[in-house]
Amino acid sequence: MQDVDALRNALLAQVEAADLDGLERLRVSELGKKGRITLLMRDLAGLDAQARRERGSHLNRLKEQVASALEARRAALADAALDARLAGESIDVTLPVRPEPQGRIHPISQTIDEVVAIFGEMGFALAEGPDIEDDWTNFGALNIPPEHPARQEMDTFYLPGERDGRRLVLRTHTSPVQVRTMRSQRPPIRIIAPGRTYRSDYDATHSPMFHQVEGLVIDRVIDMGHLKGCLIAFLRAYFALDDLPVRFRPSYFPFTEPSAEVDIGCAREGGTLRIGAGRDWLEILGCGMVNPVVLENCGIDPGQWQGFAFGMGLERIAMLKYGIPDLRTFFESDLRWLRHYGFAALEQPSLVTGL
Ligand code: 2NM
Repeated sequence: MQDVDALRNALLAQVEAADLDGLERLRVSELGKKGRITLLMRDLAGLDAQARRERGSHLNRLKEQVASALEARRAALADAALDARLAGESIDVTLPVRPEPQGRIHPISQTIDEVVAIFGEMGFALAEGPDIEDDWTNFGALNIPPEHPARQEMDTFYLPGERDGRRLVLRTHTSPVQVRTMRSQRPPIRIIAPGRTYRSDYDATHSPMFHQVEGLVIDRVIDMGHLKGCLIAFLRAYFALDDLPVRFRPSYFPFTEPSAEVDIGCAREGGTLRIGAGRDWLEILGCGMVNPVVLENCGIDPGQWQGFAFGMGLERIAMLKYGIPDLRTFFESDLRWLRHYGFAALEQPSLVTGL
């Protein structure tokens, strides 16, 4: 047994001196299939029973001791390596974060969010529809006659081809969203429809693509008083002025009867415009009681239901609230403009509006 004891002492010393690679080499050369201890165990076969039992148990102990020494040394080396790495990898949690480029919310998106939030508080649901419409849904259903100037090729973007015998247009207002809602839902209806609209027009105050928001309320007993109360509340909330003067003037639209245009009080001092102060008036939106012909066209019985509708330009109300002087800059994708007039992404739409 002396040879086994001598081997044990030699191997344990080698294990203590080995690095991680050395440990693996030792495992293979001593305990592997052709390892020294494995071969010694194979030799047991040539001994008599008594000697085999004694030497066998000795060799088994040797094998276990070497294996557990290998494992203990491996774990100690791995721990030491991890400790060394962690010591070199300390994080300074007091360092300020690196500046990351941040996008801005476009003023039109911000304005849509604000308008939807205000009407949302009043119980309006959001409605959307396609930018490409057929001419019946965009014009005919809304009682806009074929000879109306809006229908001329000059004013509207017509698309090639047709759908169910109807010509296709880029919608000229968001009213077709209200038409679709009336056709597909039972009253009562209370919706707000913001979105892109298109007219063949381009100068200092017109862009071929612009945005509108329109609203529609249909119920059994809805009158002009509800229309006025709703729009006055909206304008005062949107401009955050509790005493904003609001004026309704008779007007005409084919889809409403009676119709009105709405002005807000303002002052024009030198080159600047101040909303809510002074003696002047500024036109801000159009509205009216939905024409019974339109209800009929959309499958709603005008003997049972009535309602009001309104529409306004989003660029216009954004320019007035945020002091943006030029309509054309909205769609130039100038990052300097967006950095200046845009809104921080992580701030909620501001409702400092007395809601
Ligand atoms: C306006 C002015 C007045 C309007 C009417 C309708 C519908 F579909 F109910 F007939 N939607 N929007 C409307 C009424 C729009 O924009 C200046």
